[in-house]
Amino acid sequence: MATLLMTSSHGRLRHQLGRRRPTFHVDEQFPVGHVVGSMSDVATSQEGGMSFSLLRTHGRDIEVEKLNNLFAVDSETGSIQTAVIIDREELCASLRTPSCVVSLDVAILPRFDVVTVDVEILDINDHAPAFSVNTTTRHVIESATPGSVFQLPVAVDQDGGDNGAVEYRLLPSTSPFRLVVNEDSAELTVELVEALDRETT
Ligand SMILES: [Ca+2]
Ligand SMILES: [Ca+2]
Repeated sequence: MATLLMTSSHGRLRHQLGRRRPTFHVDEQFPVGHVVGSMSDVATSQEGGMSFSLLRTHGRDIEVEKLNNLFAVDSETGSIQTAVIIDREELCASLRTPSCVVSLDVAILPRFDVVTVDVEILDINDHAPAFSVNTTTRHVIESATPGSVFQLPVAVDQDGGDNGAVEYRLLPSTSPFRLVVNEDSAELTVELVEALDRETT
């Protein structure tokens, strides 16, 4: 972790111009008390004797009530710890961006410099993809020609990135249909690939 704050000649904590905000990362589902990082890694003071106080937890597009008591900051060591078991998708369900970031405003005492750090919640693949319905029926006439397609409901996975990938399989594998996934339109269809015989199919 690079040190992104510096101590000026007057001993105050300041952001270095043009540097990104300090960012920690933590997996979702970690137990309460898991150490995310430490404010002492990103704040230095020539005056020594720092102590820390978490002032506010905020996140763009995250509901305020979901931000309460997510993290705790140890007043003496500056250690940032999880205060609840975080569910990334529950916290950031309304976000359209692939990242889930919570910001902490921490006061550094005794000078009361306020430093903001970001904590990115990383995805653990804890949600299986699911269909909105358990069963769906399509009526196909026996004389339907191969190449006929029938639209199906798609499955949704609440996770992001690779963990949100959905894979389909058609059973039994000897079916006269094949699955077609259109990734551009996010549509799922089955295509009839051989003529049907009502008595043997
Ligand atoms: Ca997840
Ligand atoms: Ca998943």
